[in-house]
Amino acid sequence: MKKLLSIFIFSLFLFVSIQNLVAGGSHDNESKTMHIAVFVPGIVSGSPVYEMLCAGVRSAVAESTANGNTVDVTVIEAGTRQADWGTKMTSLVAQGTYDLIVTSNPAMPEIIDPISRQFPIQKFLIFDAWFSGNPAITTFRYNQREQGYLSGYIAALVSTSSMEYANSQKKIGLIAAQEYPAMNEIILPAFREGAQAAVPGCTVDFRVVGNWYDATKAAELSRAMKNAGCDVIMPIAGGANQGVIAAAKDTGFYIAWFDDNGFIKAPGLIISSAVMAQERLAYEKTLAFITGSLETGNPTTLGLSDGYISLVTDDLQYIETVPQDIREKMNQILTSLKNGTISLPAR
Ligand code: RBF
Repeated sequence: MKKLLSIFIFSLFLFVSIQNLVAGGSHDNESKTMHIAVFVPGIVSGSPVYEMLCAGVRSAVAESTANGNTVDVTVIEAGTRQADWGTKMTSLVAQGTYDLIVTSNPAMPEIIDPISRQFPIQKFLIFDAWFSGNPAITTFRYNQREQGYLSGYIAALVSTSSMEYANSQKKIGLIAAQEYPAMNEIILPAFREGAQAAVPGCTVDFRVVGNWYDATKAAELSRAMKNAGCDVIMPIAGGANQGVIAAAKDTGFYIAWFDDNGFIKAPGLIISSAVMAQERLAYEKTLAFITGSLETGNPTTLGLSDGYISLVTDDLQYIETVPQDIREKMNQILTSLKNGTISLPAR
């Protein structure tokens, strides 16, 4: 009986899905409006990756609209309760409204794949993720080994410099919101790898907030780390990053910013921005989907040589905050990474 019921429900979904396909994936038959959803697994505000994601998709839609197409975009914030994301995604897909669902973070493919098997015509575009074997899922990830390495390298140089808040210890920190494979296996090891390449013996103090929003907890951790000898901290904690910034302003330590350009957030204290071009990539790939030129179903990794990972070197705050000898060393590292003298393939 249960089996019959699930076959019935599945057939119903399939019927609705096929109808949607015939209607061009749209409820808006007459005008053929294309509908795009951005599913944010968390909160947009304060999370660089999600801010860039939304901005990129919005500009693609705006450009396409300006060119005379009828495309719209809806942003759905799924919130910080990760256990709810699957259910929320399922109901979004089951609406059958969206031609494309765009999302971002390395945990999303595992959540989406089983849903996609139930609704095979729904197309997904996932950034900051890697997945193969499902034609409906297209993923793009960044070479975060390069990104983490650059951050660690400059953080260690600053830690051992004669800058105002640098102490005598060779010790830097990383505050993560949570532990996840990309953090434990790529970002943290690469941060350490870069630090030790710049300053042999440099150690990394790694602490975990427990969620992506608790700025108070992140501030407490930062103070404890500063007391334990960290003079540069890299926060990767979404909305909780705000607590690290507040503590840096209060107690005086440096911040290595990750993902987007963060120099404006604490002038004089931000020493670097190791960025991923998520806004540009989201713009390019959404536009490609709209125009029908997106190659779907495959994973792609993009890094420094492709121009999707970089260190911001032209910001006035960088030039004013970081001494010239350190900036020159960073230019050399960037050149070595670009010409292959140093090779850090994505893992
Ligand atoms: N990054 C954020 O900035 N904000 C978030 O809310 C957020 N949530 C995440 C949830 C999960 C389950 C995972 C695996 C990653 C999350 N990230 C988040 C991290 C993001 O994908 C990326 O690893 C970091 O921004 C470093 O580039």
